[in-house]
Amino acid sequence: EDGSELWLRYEKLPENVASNYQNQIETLAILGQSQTLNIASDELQQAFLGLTGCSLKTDSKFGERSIILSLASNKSVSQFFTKDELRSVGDEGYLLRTIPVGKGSAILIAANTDAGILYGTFELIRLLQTGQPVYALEKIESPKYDLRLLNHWDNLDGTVERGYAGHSIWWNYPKNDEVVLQRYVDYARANASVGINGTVLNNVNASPQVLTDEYIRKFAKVADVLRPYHLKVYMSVNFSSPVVLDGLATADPLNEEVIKWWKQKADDIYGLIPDFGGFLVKANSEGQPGPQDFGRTHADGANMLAAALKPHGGVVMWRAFVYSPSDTDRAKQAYNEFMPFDGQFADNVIIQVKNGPVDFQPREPFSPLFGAMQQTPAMIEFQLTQEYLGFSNHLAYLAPMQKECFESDTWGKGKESTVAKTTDGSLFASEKSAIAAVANIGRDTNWCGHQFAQANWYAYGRLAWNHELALDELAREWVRMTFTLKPEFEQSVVDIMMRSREAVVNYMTPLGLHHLMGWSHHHGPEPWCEVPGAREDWLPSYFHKASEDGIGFDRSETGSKATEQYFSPLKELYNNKQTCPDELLLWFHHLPWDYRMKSGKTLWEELCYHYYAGVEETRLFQQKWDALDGIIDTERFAHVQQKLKIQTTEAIWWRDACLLYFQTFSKMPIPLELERPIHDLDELKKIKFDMTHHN
Ligand code: BDP
Repeated sequence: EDGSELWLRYEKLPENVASNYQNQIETLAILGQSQTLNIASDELQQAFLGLTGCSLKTDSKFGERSIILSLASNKSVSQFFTKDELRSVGDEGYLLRTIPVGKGSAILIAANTDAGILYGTFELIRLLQTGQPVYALEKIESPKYDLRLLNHWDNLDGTVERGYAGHSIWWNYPKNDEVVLQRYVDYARANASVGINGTVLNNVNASPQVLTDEYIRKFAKVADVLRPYHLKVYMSVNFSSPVVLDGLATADPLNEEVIKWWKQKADDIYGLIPDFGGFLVKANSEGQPGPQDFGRTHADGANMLAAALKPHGGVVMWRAFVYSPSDTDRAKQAYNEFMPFDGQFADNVIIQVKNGPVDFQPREPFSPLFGAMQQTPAMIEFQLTQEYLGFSNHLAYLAPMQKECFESDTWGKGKESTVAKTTDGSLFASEKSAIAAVANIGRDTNWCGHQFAQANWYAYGRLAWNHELALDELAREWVRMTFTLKPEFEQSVVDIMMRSREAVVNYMTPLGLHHLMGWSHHHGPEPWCEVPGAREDWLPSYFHKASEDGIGFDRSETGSKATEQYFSPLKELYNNKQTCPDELLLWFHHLPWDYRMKSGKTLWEELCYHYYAGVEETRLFQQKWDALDGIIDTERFAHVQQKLKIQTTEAIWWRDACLLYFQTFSKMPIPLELERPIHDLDELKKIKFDMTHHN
């Protein structure tokens, strides 16, 4: 058990469950012919055999005890649903329904497209894998977002920016063709099983080389493998490509030659990849070139690329991750730069906005662009790779963080204008709604570095399909599919998962603190970090502003006024330190160490208790895990056990480092009832993190 099979393991179910399924299901009727349909049927047969020990007979006709895979247009099944139902499932959804046949029944999976059948098939497999009853099925499903993407930050030399699961599966992969091909097929299966339908194969810090013929052909090869799984490829592009690759004098988006160049490139790409998804662009951000280099705007740049893709049906995902060192508050900049252009973007442009206004921190408020940009579609960008949450060493189930963002009410159109509704097309009309997450996938045998990081890939896909799914249910499904159906295991592990993100917040950055991580590599605590000549807004002190008078970033009306970017009543709620939620207090306020918290404790004490609580949680995770010894395979058990040790060690490192450092300002004691730190600040300051162990 090396974790390579992800959640698609198809291990034999307990005898009573398996025999139940065998009694209900006997044949697989496939009405139609296509590569995708074959994939669906093969997957179902493989799953059924593995789970029950019994193979399904296949047939082109259905009867009692069949599973039927059929396009809805097939006449023999059309009596089993209404036109309205069909319309409601759209291009990617499906009907999964028990229908009467003869004296018994059958299970029908019907859809308007092959893709819908594939998704319905994976849903049925999930029900079987998790031991659910399948005798009275009634599901009418369609995805909330149209484009559900992974973003790989993979460089063409095979390294992965912020990757902690080995090198790239896409680039510079020296294994033999068969191994690589199988890896891609498995990647596609995994994505299809959770509903992900697009993938960006290269880093947002894009090399212009991706637009050479050589690389376009490589994209096309991957696209051919992924296509039958309804997975489109997308490309990150570098705005100065025309200059770098073909020596054009400029990359000015209004220049005729430049416009022609991009149009030709788009035509070339679509010549080889007819269903190519489109471009992802990081422009005028962290040193990347962009339209502003030529006195043009984000809208000029995005619209020029959008025009090149438009005839082929492609989209431009233009990132709003922009900030410059000159501004007083990095958290305000995306809003300031993008709001003036709301409504000026072409209809195939989507603005890709990180979930929070700074940068994928363990906790941030939602980006104020959500709800505010009402004339231009905005898509959420989450990060699955744990750049700021302990790399692939810490167990952190990220779905609660994503849910927190989805459910945040922006008040953009009054109450109930959640981030989810402002991005999924239900509140603001858009040609296509979209969502993306930075992938945590690499060449590691178990794909994600940490066995539990697989859950983040899994849950992200499921939430992109339906952001209303319950988090503990998702965790439960994943645990059952990945490990076992044994209830004692499931209960403990789901509990660990559900608590894990908050634990990380507590031992790293509680009460709204953020960006205390080590310089550049972002691993471990370095709240003291000073780098001569460095950009101020890359240093922890810019964010925590700790001094003898207190701690926190004043973003209220007495400070940077970032609160003004939120709608009422949030603006007022955040602005007032009495009403600002504790978990965002130091995000929005700078407060004295003896500030009285709602709990009655001083701010300093509260901070101490949060850091300690975080560490206690990691110890609890170890305890709970150790109690499960013997229930699952030893390989994965030992792997997780080892990772939990690292997590606890590092949680203590975080706690001691932050508290001992902040104590130099607060000059207050760590409450006596808490155990004593085990490190000295000087000793902690000497730790130099070596990235080479992590890639
Ligand atoms: C930051 C990462 C950096 C990325 C950047 C981005 O540290 O490596 O290039 O985000 O999203 O979090 O573009």
